[in-house]
Amino acid sequence: MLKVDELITDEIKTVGISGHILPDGDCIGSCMGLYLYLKKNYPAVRTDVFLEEEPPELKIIKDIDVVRHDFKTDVERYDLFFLLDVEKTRTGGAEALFDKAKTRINIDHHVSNPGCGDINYIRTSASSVCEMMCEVLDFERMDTDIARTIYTGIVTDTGMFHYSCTTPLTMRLAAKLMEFSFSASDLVEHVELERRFSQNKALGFLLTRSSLQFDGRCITSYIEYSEMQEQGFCVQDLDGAVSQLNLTTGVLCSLLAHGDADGRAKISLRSKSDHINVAKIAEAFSGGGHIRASGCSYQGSAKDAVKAVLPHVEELLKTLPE
Ligand SMILES: [Mn+2]
Repeated sequence: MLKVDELITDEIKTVGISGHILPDGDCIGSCMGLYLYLKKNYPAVRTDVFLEEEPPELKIIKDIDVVRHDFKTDVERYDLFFLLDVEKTRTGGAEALFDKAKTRINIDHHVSNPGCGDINYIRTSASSVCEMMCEVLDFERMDTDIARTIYTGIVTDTGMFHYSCTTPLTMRLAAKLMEFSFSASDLVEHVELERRFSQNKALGFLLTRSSLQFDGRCITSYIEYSEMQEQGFCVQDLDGAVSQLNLTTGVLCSLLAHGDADGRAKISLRSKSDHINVAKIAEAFSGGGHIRASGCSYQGSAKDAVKAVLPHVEELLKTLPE
């Protein structure tokens, strides 16, 4: 098993860390958890973190201001470079820094990544890279800030420990982090449950307009671009709405469409089971994604987009075993 402490020899003077584009809780949690760990235990080593701008709810992460959003550095070649939660083509600006580094380390849990470093630790059964950080870092050398930061990524990548990626090992490692005295409950509430006022209003709008199709097995909703402007909603305000629709009792899949400024509609699809592959529907409209979560777009209004996609949903529901 890879141990970070074994990599930080006396020769190591500079360390670079990066993750994926549109960084999420796991990406930022693992990058910043590693940064804080190195800062605490190896203060003489210069450690730089390169990531795109973080979402607002993650600004609470300790020392988040050190992140270099411009991917610029005066270090010619890093002695070590860590790529976390990603393979190198989706880093958004760190690929060249990674390629030039003397030793490249890749830690990831994505099935699609075979490993792109000199040293790779890929464990696809891990809920999150933050879970893997519990293995590669030493609990004895952590502090409360490090534990809280890593815990953040486990919480977000497991959907607060409810996605099927959550294993007994995930819980055991998370429990060890919890022993550092931080409020896990406040953290979950802030990072996962709280919504902006405008986001709550948008959710209310979409829930009010939602309707059931095919004997309640599918739920749909939509909002036109002109309505978003009238109501003062931005695209980010629609985040999480399709997942909420999908939590309706009896529903097997959900469909949400919203208009955009170019007269197109963006469609999000969710399914509750692996038997309903919504990626297939998205592919019929030149989109894609995963079995249970996919997306595509449509030339026309959001209302028409729902109409256009529904026959595909009906076809898919017909294939279900009785
Ligand atoms: Mn992840």
